[in-house]
Amino acid sequence: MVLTTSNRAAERRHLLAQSRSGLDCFRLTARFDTNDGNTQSSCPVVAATRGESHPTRTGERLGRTVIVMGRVAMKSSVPREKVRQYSDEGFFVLEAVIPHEHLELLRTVCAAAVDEMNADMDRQGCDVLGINHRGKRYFCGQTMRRHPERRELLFSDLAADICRATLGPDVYLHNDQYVVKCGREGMAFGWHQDGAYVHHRIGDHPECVTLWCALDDVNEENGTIYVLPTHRCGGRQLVEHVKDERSNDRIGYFGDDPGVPVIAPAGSIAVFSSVTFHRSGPNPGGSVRRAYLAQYAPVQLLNEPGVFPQYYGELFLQDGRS
Ligand SMILES: O=C(O)CCC(=O)C(=O)O
Repeated sequence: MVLTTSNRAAERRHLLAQSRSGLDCFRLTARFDTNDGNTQSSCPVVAATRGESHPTRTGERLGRTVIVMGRVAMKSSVPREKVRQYSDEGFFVLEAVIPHEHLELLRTVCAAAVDEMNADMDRQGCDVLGINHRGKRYFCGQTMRRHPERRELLFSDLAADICRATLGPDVYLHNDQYVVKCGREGMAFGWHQDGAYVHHRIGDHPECVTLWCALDDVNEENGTIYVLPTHRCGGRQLVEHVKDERSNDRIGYFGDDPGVPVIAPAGSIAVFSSVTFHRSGPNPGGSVRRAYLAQYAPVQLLNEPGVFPQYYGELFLQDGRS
């Protein structure tokens, strides 16, 4: 269960809920001061360890956000209203921000990653591998090691700005993954929190962030994602998910809110918390819809504490610096 601890009473409520659910994905909240001198009660900064907080200040200078971490002020390409939206709703979208050369590289590697997944299915004599369904949709994870050319994007200034604005000063690359909806047969993907998949693998962990990068123009016709603002579904709480036996999707939201569709040009990034519910639609049209996910954590996520990192666990930012 997620903790959003803007005050002690809230923390007690969340701890109670957490002890009931047995799930733990915690988020500690620091206070932050706005330009006008007002102190906000919640903040996008997530502290890695219980009891720790990073006083952080945001303010606008010449259209850029300035994030102050301790004594260090850093310009950020994430506008202040997006930082606030992340805090209030658990997501924001930056339109067409991925440089063209990175986009091209991501698309090239995407095709190779799908070929590799098909070869894996051939070897195992199957058409369904976890949540991968041959010719319908693919989730090709941890491709960075085989295709390290994309480190430039994963560890770029843009990624650093987004991570500082959402996670705070200490950040680790956790995972990368292509999600491909094939043309015509592209399957939908059920409502979930990314934290539920992580919890299934490693149990309790702090709130993380996903950068969902659109490699094609995305819309409701070609299987874009829909995001459920956290205030429309009970807040930032990681909830139990149920596995759908046909698709193998883990599903955690059964309400009738359709969510907010991300309709954006290729090169856009939807940034959402690991506790923000999202889903994606089918792709009945003729063209493929591709996305690349980069996921970051405020700590090195461990399979077993002290043993080895879950996925990458590679240090990206320390005290806000790469
Ligand atoms: O790109 C999509 O269709 C959804 C991907 C997704 O939600 C995920 O991998 O967590």
